[in-house]
Amino acid sequence: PQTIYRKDYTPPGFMVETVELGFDLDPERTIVASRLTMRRNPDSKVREIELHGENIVLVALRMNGKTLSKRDYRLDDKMLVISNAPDEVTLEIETLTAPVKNTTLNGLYVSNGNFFTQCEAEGFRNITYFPDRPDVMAKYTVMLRADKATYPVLLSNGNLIEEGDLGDGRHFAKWEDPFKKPSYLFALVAARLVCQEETFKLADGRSALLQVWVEEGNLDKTDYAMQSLKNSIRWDEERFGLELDLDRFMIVAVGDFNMGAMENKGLNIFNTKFVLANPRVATDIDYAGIEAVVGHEYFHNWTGNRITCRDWFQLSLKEGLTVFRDQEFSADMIGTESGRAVTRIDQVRTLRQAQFPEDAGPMAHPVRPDSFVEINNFYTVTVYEKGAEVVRMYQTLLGRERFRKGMDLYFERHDGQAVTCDDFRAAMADAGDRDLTQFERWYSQAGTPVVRAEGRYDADALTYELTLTQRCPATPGQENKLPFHIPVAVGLLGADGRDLHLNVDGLDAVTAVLELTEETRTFRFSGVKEAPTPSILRDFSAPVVLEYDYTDAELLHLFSHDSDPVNRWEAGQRLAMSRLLKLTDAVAKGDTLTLDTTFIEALRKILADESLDAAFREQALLLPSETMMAEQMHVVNPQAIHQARQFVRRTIGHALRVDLRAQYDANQTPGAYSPDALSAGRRGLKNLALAYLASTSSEEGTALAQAQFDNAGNMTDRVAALAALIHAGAASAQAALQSFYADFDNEALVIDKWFAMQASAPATDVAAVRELMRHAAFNIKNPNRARSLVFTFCVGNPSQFHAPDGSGYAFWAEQVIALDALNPQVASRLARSMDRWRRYAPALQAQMKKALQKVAGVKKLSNDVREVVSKALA
Ligand code: BAL
Ligand code: ZN
Repeated sequence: PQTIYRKDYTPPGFMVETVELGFDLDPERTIVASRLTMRRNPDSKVREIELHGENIVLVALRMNGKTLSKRDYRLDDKMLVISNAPDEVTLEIETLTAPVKNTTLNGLYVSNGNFFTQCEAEGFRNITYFPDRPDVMAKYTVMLRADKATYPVLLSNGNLIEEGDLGDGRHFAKWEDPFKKPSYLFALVAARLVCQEETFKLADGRSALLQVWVEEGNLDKTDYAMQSLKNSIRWDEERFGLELDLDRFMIVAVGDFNMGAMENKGLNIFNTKFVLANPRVATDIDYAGIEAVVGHEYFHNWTGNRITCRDWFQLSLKEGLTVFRDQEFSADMIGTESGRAVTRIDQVRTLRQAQFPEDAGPMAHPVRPDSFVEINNFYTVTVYEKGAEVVRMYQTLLGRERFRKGMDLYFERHDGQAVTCDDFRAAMADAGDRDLTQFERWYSQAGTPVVRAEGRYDADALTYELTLTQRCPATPGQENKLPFHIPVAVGLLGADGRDLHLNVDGLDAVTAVLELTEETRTFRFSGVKEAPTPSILRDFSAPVVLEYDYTDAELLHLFSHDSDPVNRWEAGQRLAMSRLLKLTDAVAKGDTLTLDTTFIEALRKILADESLDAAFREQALLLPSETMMAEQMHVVNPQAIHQARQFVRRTIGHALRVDLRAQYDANQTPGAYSPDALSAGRRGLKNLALAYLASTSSEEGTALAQAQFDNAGNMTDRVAALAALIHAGAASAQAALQSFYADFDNEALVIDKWFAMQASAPATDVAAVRELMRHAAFNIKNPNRARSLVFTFCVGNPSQFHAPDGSGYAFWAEQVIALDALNPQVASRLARSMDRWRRYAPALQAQMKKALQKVAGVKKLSNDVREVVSKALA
């Protein structure tokens, strides 16, 4: 497969001004007629018209009214190239596709009998021949024709300008998008669907029609998506002064979808997982996901659609920025400082759990990659979440007001254009009046920087010196790194736990943002009247690993008092991690396992501290995951990790039994279910207490879980109880699983949970997963279902996946190969679960290598999977 390099970017030879598309929709035989007006691009050296096209049949081709003969163009399985074109051309192209045969869910496909499209990144070329690259922006008019009884609803981007019957049982709808857009934002839906709709008043007085389209029977699950859409529109008006630019905005839910959702102009297509919710079927986490994803896709309308990417290397320009925007939206929706902190803690967890490992593995890449084989492999936590951290750092360095000015300037300069990450950085630098030259390294260097901190207090001079030193590990293709521009937010705590007033570089505050730009620098705080405990990297001010040799006493001090909730939580995580790692070692050596009372007492105090939100207490009591523990070890021992963590859970469950029970009782949320953060936080704490109590396999814990399962009034409580029973290996778990299935067998998203809970249970081995795959409800072609069972096992059940006999790896290879033949994008995601194979003991490594080689040895492998496994083996 061919590697594509960022440095090779060249502007397109021809721009497209208008696109008229006509679809005669038929599952077996869809005819697509396209009429393009094109104009030679004076800024390009390319002389020919280059059109992408894959998996489609060219039926007719005319240029300026004349049919082209085979002498006038070159055609292969990827490109249609027309030479000797005049400067202005009208191309008419007719192609043929069979959407029902398209299992890749990329381009035009059929899901449950309905037509949908997915065009990002390069799906449009599976629909018609086109310069399928984001820097070609054009105005689209779309005519859809289909059987009226089977496909009563015909949707595309923009505004509906005409619809009617065709007389032969077929009908049509004509859509016009008034805004220029790249082809990846094209969408159509032809389906039997129903919608919830509402007219919504925009800030400038205009009204817009908002619609949420779902399959019949799901209309009672659309309220939260609609509410989230209205909140998103309002929030973008207020926070960034950005308004909806269309008269109509549609969200359509589909059960077969590769990603979470897609921001097609005016016609967002969503995985059902991020639309459908009511208290009976959706959990608090599902509700939060819906709010975030509805926000995310809506915010793309400005950051992605109005201003898009020049090329796919710039993906983080729109994704990092839009993730940052949806993070801020979710935090603002909670509205309290403590609620905001809990969302921040969640973000830190995601980074450590998924992004740091990616940045340390074979697929490590900068936020703006330099090369790729398959762009679909670069929709990553690095581009998205680390990209969002990069945007957050602008706000930290510039302050909120100047950051907003930078955003305004970015829109003023680039509305309607396809631009680069450098353009965004320039807007921030100019509006913020800052030199952000060095900041560019966050885009160009991969790897997680490590910041080492050392403090020195001088009691005579009343100074505290903090020396910060940065380094960044080598990553594939990048041996040596240059220093980053790192904002390090620091506070100093006195012996009484209160923040000291800081005096550094003329600042007087309790938190200072130190800017580390050199490899090492010492910052001096003056007027420090006592030896402080430093609270470093407050609010996780940069995506780095912080090394500081904290004593337990210091961590306990921070855990009890830090005014920065993120660092307060962090202190608890450090206390937990050091114990978990020591215990893992002890398990491996066969030593006796013990957990100190100091740690347990610190947890007890936090648990009972009513001045803290329940949601924060839940976070503070949640142990680092097995994956995060593995990342801290030189040689990963998954079974020892699992046993050590289980031991800590059980010990906490026993030691804090009375306190956990008290919180369990105190945090009941009687009355009608509400997904608001306060109630969700209470349920979260209550259900964490339940999990700890059940982990001891005590009669009390099991009985409590069973009673909650039997009486639950919402899905959050029901799955928490069921998971507690399964994970505790309770005798009643099987019966509970059966009754759960019987109650929800019509709810695909709930059945996904049913599979996932079993796939992640410590007792579920490969044989049990294979058995579940034979269940009538399992279907590997549906990405949500494949993810719920196969992915959850391979990623979320490490002690079984890494079974010493290698059975988990053989299973992985089989599933990657099977999925690849159907859906390379999904297969490639699964392939990534072997990224960190070199960190295991030699015996496991050998078996993992064998599995990787087995996949690599498949002749007809997609570029997607080929890229992942060859990088893993390199
Ligand atoms: N653009 C792909 C889906 C998303 O990030 O919104
Ligand atoms: Zn996005």
